[in-house]
Amino acid sequence: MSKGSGVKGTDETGPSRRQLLMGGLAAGAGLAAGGLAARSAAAGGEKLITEIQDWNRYLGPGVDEQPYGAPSAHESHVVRRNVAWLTADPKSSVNFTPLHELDGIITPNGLCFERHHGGIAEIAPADHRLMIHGLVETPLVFTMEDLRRFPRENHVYFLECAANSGMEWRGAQLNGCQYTHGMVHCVMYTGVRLQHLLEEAGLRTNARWLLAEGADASAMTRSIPLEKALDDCLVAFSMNGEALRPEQGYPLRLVVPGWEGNMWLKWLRRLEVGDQPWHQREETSKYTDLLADGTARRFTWQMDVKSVITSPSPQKPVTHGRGPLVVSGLAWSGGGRIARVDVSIDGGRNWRTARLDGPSFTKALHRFYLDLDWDGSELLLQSRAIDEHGFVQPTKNELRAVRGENSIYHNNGIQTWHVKADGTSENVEVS
Ligand SMILES: Nc1nc2c(c(=O)[nH]1)N[C@H]1C(S)=C(S)[C@@H](COP(=O)(O)O)O[C@H]1N2
Ligand SMILES: [Mo]
Repeated sequence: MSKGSGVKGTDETGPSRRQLLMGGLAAGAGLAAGGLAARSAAAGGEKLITEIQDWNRYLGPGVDEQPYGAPSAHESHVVRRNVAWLTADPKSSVNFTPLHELDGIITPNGLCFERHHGGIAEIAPADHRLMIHGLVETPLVFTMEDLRRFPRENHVYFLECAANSGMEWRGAQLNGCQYTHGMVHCVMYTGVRLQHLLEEAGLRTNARWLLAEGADASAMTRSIPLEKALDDCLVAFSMNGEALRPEQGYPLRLVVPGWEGNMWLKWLRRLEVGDQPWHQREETSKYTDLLADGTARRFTWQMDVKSVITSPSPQKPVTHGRGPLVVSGLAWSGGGRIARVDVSIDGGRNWRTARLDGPSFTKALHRFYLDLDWDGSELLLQSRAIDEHGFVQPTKNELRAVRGENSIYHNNGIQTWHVKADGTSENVEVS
């Protein structure tokens, strides 16, 4: 929202990375009073170490027990979840990524949130076709096999639904980052540059726009400027190394890096080249932002700089009491890489620079940590992301001042978790 000129200078308000590490050490030294992050072995009596357990007494299952592996039974609570009252029918609905249970930047395939407008299309790859037509020299139809003969690329990108955090526009509503921020996922895609396919068909000189269409029952369509299509869009057939999941558009989906999820057509079957946008349902009645004066922002494609603390959070309470506490979260920007994330424990009065860890890819999720020595007092936890272009994540008040109260889409406002002394937390708004 706001350019970072004023905020960029605030480096001094937060400790440098070095100070943070030294502060961490100092806090560690002081932990005799606050408690260690591990038990003293000398205290003895740890039966899980001294006594033989079933899992070392008996042989376990052999290979091939599960030809396609599954998570541990102890992780069965880590699943996508929906909010039943949000939509009338699960066939045109959404569920949410369990962000509070994940670490790093990659979303496991089975946990990527799903958003369908007409249910999942079940397509055998041999029966799938992609057609390119309109303002091209040669209209073409590709089979999946044809597509696999073009040069392939791998890229890690986030996909965020424009409606992510939409329910939080007017105030705190849903109790957990899975629900407030879980319409985002981040995987490595394998596919072919759209540019190669368009070049194969040959663009006419008046070609300016692309209409992408899905093969599902909703036959969803979106207009995409040709400039974007030729820049970094992919047609992808793999995610995280394996074939796309049916719910993510198997066998083929469009990847539109940094732009709203609605444009990432799943079950991609048709690309029409034109000289102007089509003004389809998904870019007029839906996915436009109604402002206070009654006009609407249109074609608001890029997802703005945003972040959220995933732990602790309402679904991820602190269970270990005071002492070392790992505060962790995710940050992302449709504009590129994340340059810095600040974390506040007092509702935005004071900020510290968080530690970014893991790979930093353009238009991908970034992981941050703040290693705290928690004294057990209440916290108002917030995170604020700044991207490589200096864009700063706004407060919700700053957002509403510009965009009014009517909007659903593109809420990138700062989220607050109220962490109580007992370690539980609640969704609140401090703006
Ligand atoms: N064909 C088709 N493509 C689609 C949709 C759809 O319903 N049909 N939903 C869109 C919306 S609104 C979003 S947010 C993303 C969700 O992608 P996901 O299900 O992989 O999370 O897919 C988009 N592509
Ligand atoms: Mo969406």
